[in-house]
Order: sequence, then C-alpha cells, then structure tokens
Amino acid sequence: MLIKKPEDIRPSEITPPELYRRRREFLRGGAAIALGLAVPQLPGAMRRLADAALPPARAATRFADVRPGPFGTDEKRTSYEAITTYNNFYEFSTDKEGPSLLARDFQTRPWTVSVEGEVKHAKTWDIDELLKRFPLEERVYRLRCVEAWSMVIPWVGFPLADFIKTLEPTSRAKYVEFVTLHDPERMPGQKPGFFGSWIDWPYVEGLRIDEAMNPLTILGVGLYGEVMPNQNGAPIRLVVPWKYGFKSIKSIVRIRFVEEPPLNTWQKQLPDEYGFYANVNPRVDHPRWSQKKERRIGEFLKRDTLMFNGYAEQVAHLYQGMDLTQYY
Ligand SMILES: Nc1nc2c(c(=O)[nH]1)N[C@H]1C(S)=C(S)[C@@H](COP(=O)(O)O)O[C@H]1N2
Ligand SMILES: [Mo]
Repeated sequence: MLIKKPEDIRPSEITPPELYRRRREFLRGGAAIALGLAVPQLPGAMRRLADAALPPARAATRFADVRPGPFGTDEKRTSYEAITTYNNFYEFSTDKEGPSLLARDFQTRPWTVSVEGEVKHAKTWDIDELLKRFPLEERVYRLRCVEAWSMVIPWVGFPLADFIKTLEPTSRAKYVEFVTLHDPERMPGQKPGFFGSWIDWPYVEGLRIDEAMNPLTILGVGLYGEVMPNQNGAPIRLVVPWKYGFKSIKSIVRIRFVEEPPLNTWQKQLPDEYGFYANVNPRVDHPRWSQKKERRIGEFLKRDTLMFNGYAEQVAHLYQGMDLTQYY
C-alpha cells in the first residue's frame, strides 16, 4: 500500500533496542564468519558494510514432500533475499524492510485456524493437522502489488478448493472471509499509538466462493521449498495470483463462510481507492497512479502489466458480463 500517514515512523524508531542489538550481534557474527575475520578486529565502518551485505536469517526447515503443481511460470524467480526483505505486512511495519526484522521472533506454534459460518463441518484446525492432511505443491506464481511492483515467487501450498470441499459449505455460502491474527503483544503494528494504529485490526479479506474454489487459489505455507518465513505470512496465508497482492492475506486464524461480501481491510480504510474484487487490471488505474506498468523487483526496465496478472485463461470466465471499471 502506498499510504504514508504522518504518524508513520521508521522501524529503527520502533524496534525495541534489545532486538536491534541482537540483530547486530547476529549479523556481526555471520559477517565475521563470511569474511574469515575475528569480530573484534573489524573496524566499525567495515563492520557496517558487512552487516548491510548480509541476507536475513533463513528458516532452514525444508518440506520433505513437495510435488510440482500446475500453472507455473518459467519466468525468472525473484531471489529469496528480495522475497523475504521487501514485504508488506502492516502488522509489523509499514516499511518494506521492517517485517523481516520485526517478525523475526514471531511465534507461529501453537497455531489454529477456525472454520466458521455456513459449512457443515465447522471446526478449529491445528496448523500441523492441516499440513498433514493436504499434499503440498510448488506453485511458481507472479505476485503483482497494487503499488506497481511485482515478483515471481515459488510458493509451497495446497489448493484452497481441496480444503473447502472437505468442509461442505451450505447453499448460503456465497463468500469466504479470511482474518489475520489480532495480537498486539506479538504484532507491534497493532499496538495503540504505533504506526499501524489507524488501521482497524484485524486485517480482513474476502473472496467470492467461486474465486476461492478456483484451482489457482492456494493456501501458502512456504516458499522455495521451505517453511514460510514469518514476514511472508507464516504459518499460513492466502495466495490469489490474479488479484493485487493485498488480497493474499497473511497469518490466517479464521476462515468464515458467509452470505454477504465481507468488507475487506483496504476497502474499509480507503473506500475511494479499493474495492472488493481487486483484480489486476492494466486498464483500470488506481485514483492516484497508473496500473499499466510494473517494476519487477530485480529488474530495471518496467514491464507491461497483464490482464488478471497473466492468468486470464484461468479466471476471465469468473467475471463474464461484469463491468470491471465498476467492480474494481
Ligand atoms: N495480514 C496482512 N496480510 C497482507 C498484508 C498485510 O499488511 N497484512 N499486505 C498485503 C500486501 S499489500 C501484499 S503486496 C502482500 C505481500 O506479500 P509478500 O510480503 O509475501 O510479498 O501481502 C498482503 N497480505
Ligand atoms: Mo500490495
């Protein structure tokens, strides 16, 4: 989101000092190993240089069994480093680098996802029970942010449709609402008085039931074959590749089947700028900027943005006969 409020402050100002110290120590240790130098001998300036060059700590846990999934692009994948240090996750920071620092110690176990509303089998699922139940696939998808940048991310996840079929939605289930964790003690951006306090937490998103059942839609639990980094929405997030990135809600704790379209966070915060559908559409500009082109992270020249982010073949039929300038 390109929204800077006056109360926005840089993560350096909100990072608890002991966290900053720990990060510096951690980085310095790593830098020393990388450079083959003893820590105390590193002069300050050089140490800072080495710190800046270091990638963030990597979640080392690899999934044992991930089969290749459909719809993959063979475009160049964005680097792990860029995917995990250039994030939008306002529960932690409004700064792109902020979530990678501030979500480092976020605890994602125990974690439950409650299924509620218009379904036969409402129940609270333990995340590890979900992971055991559904076979994991790799899906290499483009992600197009409404801010006009994009990435190619090799997600690990499973089709949301597989999950929904087991739940047996009732005939009244027309929409699905997704909700992120609301816990200001664990998500500093949710604390009153912090940079994110102008947002009405928790973060909410919604899909029409046929969008949720589309084979492109997955619940993501990892990337590059590894467990989802916290800053990318651990332990479980939505991935809807034909819609602007903000629909792909992170760190989900509740999935509710409802009759009416849920009011999603950005539509609620800025109703003149964001609607319910948020399909990637180069022909419908954002009121404050064009959506015709995008900057692929890691590339210099801008690319043309594709209708439905290049997934028209899979999803254009969902919107047949709808005026997409009205339903944006
Ligand atoms: N709960 C929550 N989910 C969120 C966001 C957020 O701030 N909070 N940001 C969204 C936006 S604007 C984008 S572009 C994507 C970014 O996902 P990534 O950081 O994994 O690339 O997450 C989306 N999901
Ligand atoms: Mo975004």
